[in-house]
This record gives sequence, C-alpha cells and structure tokens, in this order.
Amino acid sequence: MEKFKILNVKAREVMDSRGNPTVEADVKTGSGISRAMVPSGASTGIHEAIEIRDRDERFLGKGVRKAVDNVNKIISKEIIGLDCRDQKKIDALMIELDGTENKSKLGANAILSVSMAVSRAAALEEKIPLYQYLGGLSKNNEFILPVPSMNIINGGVHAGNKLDIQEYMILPTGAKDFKEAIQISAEVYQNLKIIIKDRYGKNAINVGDEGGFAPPLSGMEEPLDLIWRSVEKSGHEKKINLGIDAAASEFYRDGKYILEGNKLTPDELSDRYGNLIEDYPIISLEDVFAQDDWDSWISFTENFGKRVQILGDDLLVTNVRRIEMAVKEKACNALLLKINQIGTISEAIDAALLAVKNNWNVMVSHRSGETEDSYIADLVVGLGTGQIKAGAPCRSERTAKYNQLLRVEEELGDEARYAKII
Ligand code: 2PG
Ligand code: MG
Repeated sequence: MEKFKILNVKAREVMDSRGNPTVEADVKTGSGISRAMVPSGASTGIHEAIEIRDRDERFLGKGVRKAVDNVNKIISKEIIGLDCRDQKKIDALMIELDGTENKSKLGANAILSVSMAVSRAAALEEKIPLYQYLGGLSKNNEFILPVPSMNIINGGVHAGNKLDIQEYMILPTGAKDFKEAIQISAEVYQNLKIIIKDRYGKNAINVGDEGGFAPPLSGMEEPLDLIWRSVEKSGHEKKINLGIDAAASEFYRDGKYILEGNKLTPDELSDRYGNLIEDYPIISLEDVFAQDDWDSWISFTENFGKRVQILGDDLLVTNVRRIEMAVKEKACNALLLKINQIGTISEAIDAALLAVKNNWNVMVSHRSGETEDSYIADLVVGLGTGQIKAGAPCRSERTAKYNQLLRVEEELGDEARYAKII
C-alpha cells in the first residue's frame, strides 16, 4: 500500500460542548484513521468564514448534515488518492471547490474538519507527533510550551449573568514550566470558587461555557477584584498577570458601547480600560472595540500599545487581508488565532506567520463551543508563538488542550521551553 496516500475521507455529525452538533472527519491512510472535530463560536465575528447549519427542524436548526454531506459527497471525491503531506494543495483545492470568499458554499466547518484530519494523517504516516509536523508546515523547529490564558470568570454571551465583558483571564507568566503554570492556575481557580461561594452563595459557582464562574456581577472591575483576591489567597501574586476579552462587538450599538446600562463613547470606554490597566497587572486586552470600529482601535493602540498586548479577534478573524490592514493602520499589536475563523490549516498558519513577521504576538485560541479534540495544543507548540487561550482549568473540552500540553512538555523533556511573554 502506498504510504501517505489518502484512502478514504468520511465525516459525521457529532456533539460539541454546548450540546450542538458539529462536524467530525476521518481521513484514512495506510497506517489507520486520523480524526478531527471542529469547534464553534457564539460571539462570532461578521467577517468570519461561514459554518453552515441545516436550518431545518432537527436540533433547532443547528444540524450539520449538509456540511457532512459536502465532505462525504463532494470533498472526499477530490481528496481520495492524494498525498496527505500536500496540505497546501489540498486546502487550496477545497477553497477552489467552494468558490466563495467566506467558504459559505461547502461550509468552513466541512472544509476545516478535513484540513485538520489531513495534517493529522500526515503526522501519523511520518510517525512524528502532530506538533512536530505542524512545526514543519510553519517552518519552525523551536517547540515552545505556551503561557495559558485561562478564562476564569465568564460573562457576555457565554454566561447567564449581567457582565458585559466576556472573559476575565489569568496568565501564569511567572511559572517555571507548563506543569507549574497549570498548578498555579488551578489553585487560583479553586480559591476563586471558595471566595465566590462565601460571598454570593452556592448558586454563584455554576460555570459558563468556557468553564469559568459566572457570578451575579455587573460591574466591569468587580471580577478583577475577586480574581486578584484569589491570586493573593493562593500566594501567586508574583507569577500571575491578568487579561480581558471584552468581545466589544457584542455591546456596540450605533457608534456607542452599552456598558453597565450606560451608553459610552469610544473615548469613555478607552478611559475605563485605561483605569483597569492602572489598577491591575493586566498585560493582555482583546476585542476592546467593535469589529469595524477601526478609528477607536487605532487611537487605543497608539495610547496603550506599548504597555499591553492588544489582540484582534473579531477585528482580524485570522484573515491575512484583515491582518495586513491592521498592520498598516497600526490598529492592534497581536493576533488571536482561531482555525475555524478562516477554515483551513494552511491559511491559519499563513495568518500566524504574517503576524510574527510584523513582530506581533500570536495567541492560539479555542472557541466557546468546543470538543474533546486537542488539535490547537499541538498547533501552538508547532507554531512556537507561546500563548494559548483554552478556557478555565475545568470542563473536559478545555482541559483536553491543557492535558495534551502537559504530555507534550513531558515528551520534549529537556528540550521543552516555557514561553517568556513579558
Ligand atoms: C472569543 C471566543 C473564545 P467565541 O471571543 O475569543 O473565547 O468566544 O468562540 O464565542 O467567539
Ligand atoms: Mg474574543
């Protein structure tokens, strides 16, 4: 049997962490089956590639049978027989088959499932770990264990509370290795649980979509206060920094930002962020303004870009064209990389390389709707960009990524290096 040859491609409908269907694909080669599952967002940017949903009576319209059929009836025919190491060629072929700007014909969910599984198949056939294979695709051979950005208080569309800001994160920048990063973060998380329970009762320790707590708070600063108390209680003040993902597209209306029930101008919102940076050891801010509010992004980056990392998520949607624009306009200084925003592994790697070339930081990210697939853990090590956000150290679809990184660190042994990001 010919090594590296794709013998079969098969997709199916499976479930994601939020109880909605998603696409899983199997790519068969001589050495066996390589499988991948795609994630799904809730605070989705309007410029993202399109995941197609059936919009019929099944699963309240969220079925993915059409996307599955597109893999089984259209994509598979073109891919079977190809060499699984030809990632670029296979991705380009799927893009061409789709023929739209945003992958809305075949579906970014259909295309990505195959793209991911093909790279896994190549790693399997090469008999090397996925992170090493992805390192090769991105021309990087320095494997770096990332600083995890752990979302431990959830708000926005990810939780049933009144918080406007979507994510409050801890980044264990001062850990000596990834293993310690996990320990420190989990200790802060567990102490936060105790503090929230003492203050708000046990109803308040239910968790949101990404495993963080969703206490009944509404003020923008309150979560940081609670988190910092738990950092102190854990004795890790010297090893932790903080981050926020405002997901501001979600509370933007007609040029204003609706925060805590008030309409704020972009300048007023900017001042609020400025105060947070003064009062807490914040190093990372994401989606501080809406996805097309370029002027606000540009002036914010001018004012704060030297002090903190300003990540574009909805702003950039892992799309090289939008990244080029943001580089040119100096609209932010870091890329949040989500593979399903763009829909193929080759394009996601190109996006990361473009960002790195422009001296930006790159944080690889999960989606709020996830699966047990830990692909992005290998991707971040392969890219060597040193940051991942994959939710709280809680809920298996989140810990799947962190646990894989623990294994990779162990496997790399003396070669393993924990990222230094400040
Ligand atoms: C984000 C993500 C992941 P979603 O905004 O960064 O945390 O959320 O997947 O809902 O877009
Ligand atoms: Mg975001």
